[in-house]
Amino acid sequence: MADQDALSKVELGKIASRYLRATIAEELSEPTDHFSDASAGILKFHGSYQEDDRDLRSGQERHYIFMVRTKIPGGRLSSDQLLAELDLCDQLGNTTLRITSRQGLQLHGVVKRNLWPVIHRINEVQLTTLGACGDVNRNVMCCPAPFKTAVHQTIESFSDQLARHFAPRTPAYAEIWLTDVRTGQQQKWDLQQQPEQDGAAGDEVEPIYGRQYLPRKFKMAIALPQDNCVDVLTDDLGLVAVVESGQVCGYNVYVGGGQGMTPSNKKTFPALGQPLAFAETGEVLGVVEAVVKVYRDFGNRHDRKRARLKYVVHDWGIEAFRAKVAEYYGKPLREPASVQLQDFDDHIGWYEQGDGRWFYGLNVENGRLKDTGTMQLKSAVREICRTLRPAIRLTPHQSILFADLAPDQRPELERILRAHHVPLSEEISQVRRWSMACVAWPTCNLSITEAERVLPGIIDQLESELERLGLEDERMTVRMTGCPNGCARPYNCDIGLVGRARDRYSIYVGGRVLGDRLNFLYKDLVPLDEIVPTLVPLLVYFRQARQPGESFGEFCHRLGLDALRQWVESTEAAPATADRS
Ligand code: SRM
Ligand code: SF4
Repeated sequence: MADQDALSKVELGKIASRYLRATIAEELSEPTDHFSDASAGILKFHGSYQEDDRDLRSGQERHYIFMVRTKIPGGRLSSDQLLAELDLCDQLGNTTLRITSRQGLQLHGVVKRNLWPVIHRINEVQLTTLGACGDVNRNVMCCPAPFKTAVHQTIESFSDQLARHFAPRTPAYAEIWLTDVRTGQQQKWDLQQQPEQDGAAGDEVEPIYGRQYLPRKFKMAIALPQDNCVDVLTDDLGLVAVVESGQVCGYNVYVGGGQGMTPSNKKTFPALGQPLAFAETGEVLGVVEAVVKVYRDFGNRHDRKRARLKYVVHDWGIEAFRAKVAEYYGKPLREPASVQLQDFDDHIGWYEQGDGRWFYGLNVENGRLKDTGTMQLKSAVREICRTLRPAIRLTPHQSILFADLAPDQRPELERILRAHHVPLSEEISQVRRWSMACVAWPTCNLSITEAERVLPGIIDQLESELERLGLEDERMTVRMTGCPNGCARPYNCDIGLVGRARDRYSIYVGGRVLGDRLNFLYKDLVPLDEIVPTLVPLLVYFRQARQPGESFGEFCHRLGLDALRQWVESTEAAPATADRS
């Protein structure tokens, strides 16, 4: 355990909070526009961040607003649940709803007096915000494709089990948000959402976490070898299903992935998960719990910048980490199975599910459901939900799948999209389809630059350059964030654009769609309007010197930083002779 004398302020806040109560309930009834720092810190565990509108910030004056995140295992919800969130964004939010990079939903711009009704109403439709943020297990990601196979059903139900098992068990959430303040009656909690109550040992309230919860956030995802759409190696704990004769026989467990870093602090870095063990289906929950408990007991509780699991794995080495997990598990761990990640499917477009029904993956640019000008995306989604009532799946690439559609509903879905001037996924360029940006300005407290609001313009420029070079059919991931924390996973894609200083970005290249390799810094502090001009020479070189079938990221990785820079410098020195188009 960490030295008690040196606990960080956040750790002391967790202890003082009495299992996540702090004084949230008391402060909710006060006529103020924001919470005390202590309660705002604990509010995160309840799924909400206190923010201020940075477009309106002037001097010391703050316009406080709240972000409310719904945690949705595997991104699976119903049309009615999505409609309820859309109603909330219109009635009590900023009129937009955001699909997150972890298959969740976010409301923005909620003012303090509306926070209770918002969270209460989310629970009324059997969704939850508990543990969507904070130092606990976050939303469990799982491949959202609704294929009716035994394999998909197994991983879906296991992701639900993980979400329930690692949900905080404190009664504080129900006390604060589910109790009708007028009658004192507690809303009935759906079993699906309710954390499991078994296994109480040691700490009676939180048998897994204890009163200090985890040292930092903890993320889990489940992938299939042929489909890494959850980007499994970026999670603290990744599970890759091992399939034999059409059934899941177990999982390869990976540990220590994570994206966030602080460039000025060299002890921080992005990392990919490393193989820990193979666990049979009957064993895997026990192995996962052992990993979580090792992290709980040995994660850094002094310095939050180095508190993620990846630093424990890095500092100890994977062998020592494996030995400690085996000790907690009580049995030796098995060797990882020899399974390779092979592909990444974004599930966009029409697919037959395997039961005669269909799903349609609609690309949502940067996850934002909104109506703007002629493009009435939010209204289209509403109409689809109201009239066709599909099952909904949110993807880890901030997009949406409309599932369980009968064959004769397909033309109607396309008609609704067209009537609202929403481009069909098939009409969207490859580069836009594979792009993703984080929220950044104006709501994110940590943003240094824009991301979501400027990426569409960058993609416009890239589209025309790629077309000019005949590269428009290339599948390449472009991900942009407003700071180095990495919320859109920019460190393992083909082109990562990371906000570093006002209107200036770091450009990373050399990752790939599969997500199994970190990219490298190509150029730092590039002004926003020079991003595409900086990338064009690399794309020209790629067109000239790529190997058959090689992607842009693979090409950059093969050549490496020095060769890429040398070539670009040589063409700049001899612009008249070099083929730059
Ligand atoms: Fe994130 C913090 C938004 C996925 C790494 N993230 C934040 C906060 C809460 C800002 C804050 O702390 O004040 C952002 C909320 C802004 C707002 O106004 O909405 C925020 N993160 C997001 C979302 C909404 C991005 C998006 O546009 O989709 C994603 C919500 C996912 C969800 O539903 O749970 C989101 N964040 C991620 C991911 C991607 C992932 O998990 O697959 C990462 C990288 C993976 C990882 O965790 O390493 C990520 N967010 C961070 C970090 C860096 C953590 C670190 O250990 O270095 C922070 C900063 C922090 O925690 O202090 C952060
Ligand atoms: Fe905010 Fe940075 Fe995350 Fe973007 S990457 S949402 S700017 S914390």
